[in-house]
Amino acid sequence: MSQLNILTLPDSRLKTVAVSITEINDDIKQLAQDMLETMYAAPGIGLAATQVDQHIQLVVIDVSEEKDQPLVLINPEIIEKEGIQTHEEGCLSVPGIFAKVKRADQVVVKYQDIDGQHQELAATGLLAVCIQHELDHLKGIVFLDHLSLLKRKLAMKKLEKAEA
Ligand code: K2U
Ligand code: ZN
Repeated sequence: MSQLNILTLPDSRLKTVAVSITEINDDIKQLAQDMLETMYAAPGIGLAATQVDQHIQLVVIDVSEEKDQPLVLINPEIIEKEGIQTHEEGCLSVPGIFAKVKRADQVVVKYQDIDGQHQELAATGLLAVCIQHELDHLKGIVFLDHLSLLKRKLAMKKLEKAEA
């Protein structure tokens, strides 16, 4: 297992749209394990392959208190959305910046698991937020993209100042 480098804004590779995975081979399984190790070490509760410069439809998530309930979502797709919730979000690719983001309160996501089995998962609360946040990454979207232009500009200024 190894820890991977996480891309940070303003790296334009974070805007890349990920392609679907056609074969869940040993390389994909190793990448998922390395992403979990990287996520736990960050620490974070989610990580998309886009963030480690692998532009394929793969995310890992673990919102459990004990950090013992890892989820590996391959070719994930949200098939149902309901309600609205506002949650303070951060992002491992946007260090030090936090902002409130409106998202669906409940989602149903279909995906393949690491064994290639087709699954459906109904999620609410923080897990629903995390799923939407990670699936945004696979579309080249970061949470700042949901903010007003003014708030996004202020956040980018703060980020550039911190990274200077
Ligand atoms: O994509 C990422 O960078 C992972 C995020 C996922 C996330 C952001 C906001 C809300 C829910 C999930 C990181 O986990 S940000 C760090 C973090 C850590 C603990 C709790 C919330 C956010
Ligand atoms: Zn993120």
